[in-house]
Amino acid sequence: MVQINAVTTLEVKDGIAVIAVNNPPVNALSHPVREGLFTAITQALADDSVHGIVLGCEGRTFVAGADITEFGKPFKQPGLHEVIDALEASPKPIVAAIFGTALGGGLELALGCHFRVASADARVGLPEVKLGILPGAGGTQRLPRLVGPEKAVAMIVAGTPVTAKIALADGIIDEIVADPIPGAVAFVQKVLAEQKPLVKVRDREDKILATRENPAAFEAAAKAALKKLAGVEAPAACAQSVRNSFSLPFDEGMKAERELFMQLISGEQSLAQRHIFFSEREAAKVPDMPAGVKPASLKKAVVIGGGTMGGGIAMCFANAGVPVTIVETTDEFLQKGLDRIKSTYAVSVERGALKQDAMDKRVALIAGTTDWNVIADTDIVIEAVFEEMALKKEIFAKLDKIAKPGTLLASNTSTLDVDAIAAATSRPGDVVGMHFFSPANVMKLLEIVRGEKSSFPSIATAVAAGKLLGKIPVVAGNCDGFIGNRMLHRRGTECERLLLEGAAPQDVDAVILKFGFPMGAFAMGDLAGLDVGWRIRKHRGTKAPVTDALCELGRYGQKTGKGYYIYENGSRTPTPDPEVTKLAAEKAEALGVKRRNITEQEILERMTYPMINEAAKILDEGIAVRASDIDVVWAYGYGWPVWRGGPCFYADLIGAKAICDALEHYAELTGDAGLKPAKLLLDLAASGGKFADIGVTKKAAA
Ligand code: 3H9
Repeated sequence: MVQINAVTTLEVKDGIAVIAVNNPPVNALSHPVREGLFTAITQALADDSVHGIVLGCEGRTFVAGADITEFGKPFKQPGLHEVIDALEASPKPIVAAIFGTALGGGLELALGCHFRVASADARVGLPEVKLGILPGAGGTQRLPRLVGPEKAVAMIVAGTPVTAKIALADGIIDEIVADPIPGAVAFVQKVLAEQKPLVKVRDREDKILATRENPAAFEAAAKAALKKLAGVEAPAACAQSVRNSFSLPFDEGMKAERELFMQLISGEQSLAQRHIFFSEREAAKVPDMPAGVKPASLKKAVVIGGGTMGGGIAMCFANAGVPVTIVETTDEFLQKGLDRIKSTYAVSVERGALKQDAMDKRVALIAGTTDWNVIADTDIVIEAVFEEMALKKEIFAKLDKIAKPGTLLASNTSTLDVDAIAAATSRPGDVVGMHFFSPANVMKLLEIVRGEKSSFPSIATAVAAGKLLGKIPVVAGNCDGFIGNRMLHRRGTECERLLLEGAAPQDVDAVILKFGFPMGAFAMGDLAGLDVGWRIRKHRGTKAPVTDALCELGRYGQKTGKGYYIYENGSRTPTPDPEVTKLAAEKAEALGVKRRNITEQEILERMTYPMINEAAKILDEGIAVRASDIDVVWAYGYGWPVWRGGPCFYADLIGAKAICDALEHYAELTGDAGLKPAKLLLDLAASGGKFADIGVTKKAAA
């Protein structure tokens, strides 16, 4: 075997050259990999004893794409295009040996080969759109030539990989093999023995001819794929580039793809999406976690409470293949909870998102009981009952008596003091908060709340549990509302003020939707139920004049057909209600608030800057250890558009100085000193610093 360079080898055996990339963790196409591949291909082509070539990888996966860390840095030759051109021009058959995930540039590399084989559990796809770019090494031109432009546009705009089985059916791969490299060697030997013609993907026209004649089906597929993606640049560029695959000759399509790629990669949206990609992976890392701390293995789980939240959490465990038992107070509540789970799964089956046998397997993993003794034999308990401290304390005291030592005791609280909950036990080290977002079986975010006494193994186990359940875990400190809800509270206060000052719910929501959130703040309030906050305010002795008045009228939101909006005949679509504006005007008059026309810009600033200010406080207090963690929380828990990178990323684009100035102005306008810029924000403004520079805060690092 010849070591071509540190990350590439070449081995020639019985006339077949096997080129292997070994660049952990995911064999990304860094410059040394491209260089190694180019040299290895050149050598294999020049070697007369080589009749066929296999392109494979060591480690856990086939090439998972271009090296994203190289984006934005000076480009070094050879580029991926040169490597792919060298493969495609080969007069000797080349077979890609796929396993793990062949993604982005990895799949593009494989599409430059004459044939592709893959192991049964492999997945292939072009997920570049999720990074705000498009496949930039021929993916938008070659994939349509294999699967047809209609399928290609759906795959590339969604960026979702497909299984080997689908890839085979669609013609992306040629065979499923038991073992990738030996399977690819056998395949290339067969090609040689049968003298199969070596057709370059670029020369294939059979799958694009019909679309070239009549692009109607393509246009319909593109329209469907782009639905609800207005304002996002990459998906539209992906669709345009796939369109070029049948409307332009190959080389011109490639040139246009390159131009679109260069435009997107230098834009703010891609920068934001790449920021979220890395931030998401960073968020689960706990800077002060001692080396060698291992998470406990989670073989059995218990969820206390079979309501909407508890049921959703139980589904997460079942979806991950972990047996889970729901503990309820009465058989009636239990049955209701289990029935709700079944009907939620049944909806997925009806929609075709889940197979019946998969549903049956998952349902079989969920048990229910009213007997607390089940807790004695579980690895993790997640309590998901009402947000009531006394109740939570009672439950944790009970858990403490029954659970075996080392069981992780987690509370799915969204605001309550995790330390106070932990203090109800004799083992506060085993207690953490695990704040799921509703619906728990769907939402990606999981805030892991680290109490004062939470042990490192407990935190590590909670993070591992989050990953096991397919969530994006972010570790947060313990405070009222943690990261997400604490910031959301700031937005809520401004919403209420804007109503009094003259904006209607629909004016505010229009700005939020235009910014890219999937839902407006008032529409979200109506969905969650206005009575929830009303109850909390009454308990705390605080007021929200307009919303309190709506609640007094029985307008709790969607569930009562009226809230900030009207929902007629069970509709979920908010209809503006002039009554709300009238009510707000009355309240404003009573309180002496002068109503005026509020600009879109002011609405946007007041919907974002107070939250950014709170983010600065959260960082300063060490509640979040990195600014990027806050961005992940907002992107995955609250619908902040990923292509806008999260509140801290957004703040860096605007600049701390401009935000401080605006906050000073709003503090004066509203008389709320709480809106004055936080110390950390003022420091950033004075130094010209950025949130992005804030890694680990003083407190967390201490
Ligand atoms: C592209 O290909 C452009 C081309 O079309 C055109 C070029 C001209 N680069 O996710 P994990 C790191 S764009 C650099 O935890 P998993 C990641 O940050 C690319 N680093 O593992 C992490 O680092 P750390 C298209 C990368 O097993 C570590 O690897 N491809 C890259 O849960 C482990 O990652 C994609 O978008 C990369 N491409 O999932 C695929 N990928 O340990 C992106 C990962 O320091 N990657 N890292 O935190 C993925 O989707 C997942 O990583 C994968 C593995 C499914 C592969």
